Parts: sequence; C-alpha cells; structure tokens
Amino acid sequence: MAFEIHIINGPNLNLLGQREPEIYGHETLSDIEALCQKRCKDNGANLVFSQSNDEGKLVDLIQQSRTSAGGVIINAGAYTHTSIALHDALKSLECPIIEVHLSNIFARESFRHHSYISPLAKAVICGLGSRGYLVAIDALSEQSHDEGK
Ligand code: CA2
Repeated sequence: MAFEIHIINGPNLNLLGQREPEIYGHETLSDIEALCQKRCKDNGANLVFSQSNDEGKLVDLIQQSRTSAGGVIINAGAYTHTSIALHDALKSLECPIIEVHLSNIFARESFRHHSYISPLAKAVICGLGSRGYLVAIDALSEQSHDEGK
C-alpha cells in the first residue's frame, strides 16, 4: 500500500490569496493543494488534503488520520496557539507529525509564539510560505523510504 500523507489546515486558511499577501503570499489554498499533490505523486505517496474552520471538525480529521496516515502535516492556523483539544487529538497519533506555518510566527505578535502542537511535532517549519509544505512532504517521504514503508 502506498505511503499516505494527511495535510490538515485550520481556520481562515481558505481565505489565502484574498487578503494579507504580504504575510501569506498570493497563492490560494487550492494552489497549495495542487503543489502538494504533485510533490506527493513525485514521491510515490498518496495525499489526503483538508481544511476546516471548525475546531471539532479538525479533531475529527486528526482522529481519522489515525488508521491510514503514515505522516501528518498540520497548519492549525490560530488554533495552534489556543487549542488543547487539537493537542490531545494529535497526542493519540503514532505517526510523525510536522507542524507548518506559512509565516514566521516568531517574528510576529507574541501571542503567536506559543504552540500547543510543537511539543508533539517531529519538526516545525515556519516562514517558508507554501514551500514549507513541500519540505514537510519530502521529509516524511524520505523517512518512509528509509523505514522501507
Ligand atoms: O502562518 C501561518 O501559516 C499561520 O498558521 C496562519 C494563521 C495564523 O493565525 C497563525 O498564527 C500562523 C492565520 C491564517 C489566516 O489566513 C488568512 C489568509 C488570508 C486572509 C486572512 C487570513
């Protein structure tokens, strides 16, 4: 069975490309999904890409990834900084988690400096824009090849 990567995106990321391009760039979430689909295909991985503005739905998506994902990439948006529910859901995963942010959260307001996700993540990538997702895909794919999955 092909290695499966789940990319989970949180609140307001559906608005990408419409406002604040100086922070988040000009690409839409659909553009990013297309880039991720291509990279996964090139790496021989299957991609499940999702977005929700709803914290409970994000918990559901994380729980669904328990059975089939070999790796999870999550940009939880603002819930990164607030959500114990997402922390608890991610804690139940056995596969590697990579936290991604488009912007450099440490160069922004202090309330963005804390993440409830980082302690559970194998790696945290921020400030690389959409490239961060591709770096995360490559890292998970390489690890799966190393482990012979
Ligand atoms: O840099 C990131 O990827 C963030 O996860 C984006 C979140 C923010 O709350 C995090 O601190 C960092 C916000 C996403 C909102 O995206 C918008 C895009 C266009 C217009 C308005 C919001």
